[in-house]
Amino acid sequence: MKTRLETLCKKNVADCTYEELYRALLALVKEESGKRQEETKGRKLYYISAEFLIGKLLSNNLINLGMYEEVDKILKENGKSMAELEEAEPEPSLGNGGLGRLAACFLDSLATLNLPGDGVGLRYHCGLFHQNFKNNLQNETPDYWLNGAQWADDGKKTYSVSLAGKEYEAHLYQLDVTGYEGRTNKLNLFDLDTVDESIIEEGISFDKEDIAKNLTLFLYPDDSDEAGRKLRIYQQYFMVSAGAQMILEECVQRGCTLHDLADYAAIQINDTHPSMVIPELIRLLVEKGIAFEEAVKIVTKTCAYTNHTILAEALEKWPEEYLEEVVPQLMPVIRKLDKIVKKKTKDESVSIIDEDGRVHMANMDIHFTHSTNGVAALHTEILKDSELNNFYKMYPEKFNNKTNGITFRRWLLSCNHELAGFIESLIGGGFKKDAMELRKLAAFESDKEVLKRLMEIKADNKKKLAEWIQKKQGVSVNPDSMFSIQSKRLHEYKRQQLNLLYLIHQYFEIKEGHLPAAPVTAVFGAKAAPAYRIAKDIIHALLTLSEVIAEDAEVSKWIQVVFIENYNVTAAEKMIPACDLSEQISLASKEASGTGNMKFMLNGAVTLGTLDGANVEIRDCVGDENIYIFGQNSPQVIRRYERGDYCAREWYETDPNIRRAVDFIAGEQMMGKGDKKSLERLKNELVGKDWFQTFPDFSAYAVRKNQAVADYAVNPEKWAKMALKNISGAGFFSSDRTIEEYNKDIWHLG
Ligand code: 26Q
Repeated sequence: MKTRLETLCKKNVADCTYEELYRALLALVKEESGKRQEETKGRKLYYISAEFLIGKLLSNNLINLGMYEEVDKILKENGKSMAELEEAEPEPSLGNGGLGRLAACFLDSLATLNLPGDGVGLRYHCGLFHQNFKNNLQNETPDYWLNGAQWADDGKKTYSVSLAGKEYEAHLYQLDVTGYEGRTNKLNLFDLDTVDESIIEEGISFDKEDIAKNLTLFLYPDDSDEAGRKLRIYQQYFMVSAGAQMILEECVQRGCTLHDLADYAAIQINDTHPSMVIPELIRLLVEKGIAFEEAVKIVTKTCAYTNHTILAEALEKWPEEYLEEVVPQLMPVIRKLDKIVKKKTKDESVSIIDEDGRVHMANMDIHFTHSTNGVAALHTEILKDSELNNFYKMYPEKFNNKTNGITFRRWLLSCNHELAGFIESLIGGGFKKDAMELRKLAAFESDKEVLKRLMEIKADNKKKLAEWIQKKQGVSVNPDSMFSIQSKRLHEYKRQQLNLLYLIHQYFEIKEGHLPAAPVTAVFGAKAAPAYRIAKDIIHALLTLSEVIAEDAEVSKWIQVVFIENYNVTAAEKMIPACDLSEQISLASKEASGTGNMKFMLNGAVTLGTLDGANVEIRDCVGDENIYIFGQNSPQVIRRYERGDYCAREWYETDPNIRRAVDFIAGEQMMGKGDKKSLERLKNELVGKDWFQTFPDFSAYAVRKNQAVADYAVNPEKWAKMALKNISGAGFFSSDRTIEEYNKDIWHLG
């Protein structure tokens, strides 16, 4: 390998820059992964998604191809390090969060399980914005990740897509998806050659009108921003039309007559963002001579839909006029589908087009695919019982659950080498392909030496994270403190503001001499959608609080608040292995699943969480004694919403701790440092609305969290045992398991 590297670089490894090594390794990996491409027989999966949050690929690919150890050795022998080499690779931020990262984990598992399954998506030039903080406020700038050497190659194919009556060429780019000791699949990303980065003005603003120049410029943040919503329809149709054409072409090449499309292709629709693939496929099949009714049947048999959200406001509904303008060719199909539904039932709630002329994408998905799944047991039950109950009554057989999972290659082997190596020394390497083997670790729960080593590894990872934070943000943190971490997109339902209230509460407690059992470093990582005002206010409050505390000698001995700038996959890979306490504190019933919760437990953190999403299943896997659960459960929350009698102000007026913490947000110290308007707005939002019910859960949260801090400080052995139990119970959350279930129940690949 060394010789191959040196031939590529035309010099000794020791004399190469990291950039040169990165380029050479990129070439070597591509050569290797190319050898593992396999001919597809039978049914092949196309996972269509507006997001693939793949993260950096070099280390991961080296691990999957069995080249990591050798490269690591060569680097070390030549005075180089893998960590610095990793810095040379830009991170493709082609996703917002969970949904996009899930798609990336699924691709890894498909290839690892030797299943034929490709991704279909968009090649955004800037991906999600880059976040930086100035005056304790979030600023957004473009992330030009496409500069430099690329994993994606020119697929040398284009497909013509008609947008608002004009033709555009969708240009295919393809990158190899390597499996762990498995086959190589493809991620197909479409782009438009005429996109022009020079139209970006201040921050991330740009001319929304000029489609030829802006179509794939940015990934849309998950907000409800009106501006640019039309552009999102353009993006979605561009993706699905090119994707549908590519799928049909591939199937025909493999011998498909199109009547038997479902024997050649399974299409998984990742939330409603790619839903237009349904009418588009029908349109294309009809164009090729298939009768409308048959086309509908074929497409229904081929496609399946995954729902990732319970929040009604996040379900996509497009005004008919928008669709009429952007994709007039689809409207006759959508209207016909709507008629079929209206003929079947009088129930207006399941219509595709409602009385206000809005097209409900999720409704179209459920009627015209053969499978609708939720992403965690509780989530699926809520869909069946309430949100989608009318659909469930119509099609009970279509509904199924597929609890999310994560790839252990990236989220253990790659991000936590020390822990992975230690686990292997205890139970062998079988867990890398059969995650349930992690159960064997439970045998060591009383082994003092093992527990000690486990905590040493955690301490090492905390030290590394502290160094990284120091280098990146110039902030020094105490690696001997307890690290509590909440990292995920910023959203009110995820309740970063509950954590904020707790930290303020602790501030007062310390001032009053009630000292915590251990010093705590509260680490946050989160981007807020640029137009989501309250989310940005929460960031601002946390950053301001961080300063207030840092300048207070009495309090800063005990609490430190650190907000990691530009949270992304790379940051997550450094934060997760260093976490003691994993904060999963969404309002019960609101978080569909969560996947960060799984990554943290796998790396030996203990969860502090509500009975929401997959937290419920995490508790089932580790037992009540190895997780800190608090707060209202989902039926209680749902009932409170139904009664409609939640009054935040009453809680504020009757609970002195809540009042004290909330008042502090817009009190003297915070206002002295922060933006008055923003802080006041946040306070008013909480007192006047608190839509996600932080107050009713506040005291239970504080009590449970203090209990966790005390256990950590007073009984380290108990803590280590809990950590071990979390790792040993994480096997169920491997995305290999999830993919096997999708394949068995929905796809039937190969
Ligand atoms: C919609 C319309 C217009 C613009 C943007 C959007 C949009 C974009 C992204 C809506 C939603 C998203 C992303 C959603 C998401 O990440 N959901 C998460 O999916 C995870 C994987 O299933 C779950 O674990 C999380 O619970 C869920 O929040």
